[in-house]
Amino acid sequence: MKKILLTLIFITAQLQSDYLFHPEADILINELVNEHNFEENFVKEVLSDAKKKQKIIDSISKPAEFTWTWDRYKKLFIEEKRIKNGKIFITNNIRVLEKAEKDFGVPKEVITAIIGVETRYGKIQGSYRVIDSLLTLGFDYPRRSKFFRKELVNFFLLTRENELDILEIKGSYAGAMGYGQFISSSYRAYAIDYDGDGSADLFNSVDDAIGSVANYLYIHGWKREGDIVYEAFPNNVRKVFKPSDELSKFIPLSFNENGKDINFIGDDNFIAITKYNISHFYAMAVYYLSEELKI
Ligand SMILES: [Ca+2]
Repeated sequence: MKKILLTLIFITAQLQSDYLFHPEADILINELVNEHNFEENFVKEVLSDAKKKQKIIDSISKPAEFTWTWDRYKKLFIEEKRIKNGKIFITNNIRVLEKAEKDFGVPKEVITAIIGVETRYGKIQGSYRVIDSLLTLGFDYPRRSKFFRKELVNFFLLTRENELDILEIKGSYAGAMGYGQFISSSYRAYAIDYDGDGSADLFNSVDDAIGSVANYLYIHGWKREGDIVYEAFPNNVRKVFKPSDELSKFIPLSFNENGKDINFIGDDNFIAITKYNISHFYAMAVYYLSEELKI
């Protein structure tokens, strides 16, 4: 009797599952089982445990990068506490930051600024289960389902490769993880073991996080000693180009700051930062914060 009851409870739980019987579920199960050798039961257990979160869909529909003004965005990231804690982060990790600067050419202030903007130096790594985020966005957010569906498969692979509990790992509403908020495919492609313990752990190893952020920027075109932005002449951005310059390489930028338009040219290293996050506000905030962190 007890066994029947338990079976019933299990079946009821499965029937109430948001994703096990979702129209997209079978294709995913097939792909993971046939192309990537996962056990069917394991995939089904994961799907039956995952939850659809409306809050995730609400959050991704109105990201700060695209709905806020620059003044408001800047105020959030360039403030006293984040600057002070960034300087402390540099002091505490100076040895590894200098090593990364030497290995990859990315200044310690830029690596630190990215980790500071992403997670307040590792303090806020996200409170959503990544499996909930990726299933919600991969199955129930048609506008970007293709992208998140791919991240979902990468997340299965990542958690298997790195021996992580797929139901426990937490991150942002968009499934970004650890100190530097890497999505699954980036974690698999660009995370490195920088403390020498044999695994790339972006959740707990600050050394691995520092090395991985620097490696990411390096692979995405960071130029040693290169510029991030430089100021352009007001209202005449194009004047700064020499005829030989490759126009498409540079990004003209205009920000309204305290009611005044300021114009910049984004150079190679600005573009490298936008490979981390496509928003110009984001790259500009990283630049401003990195300047504040210089001693
Ligand atoms: Ca490591």
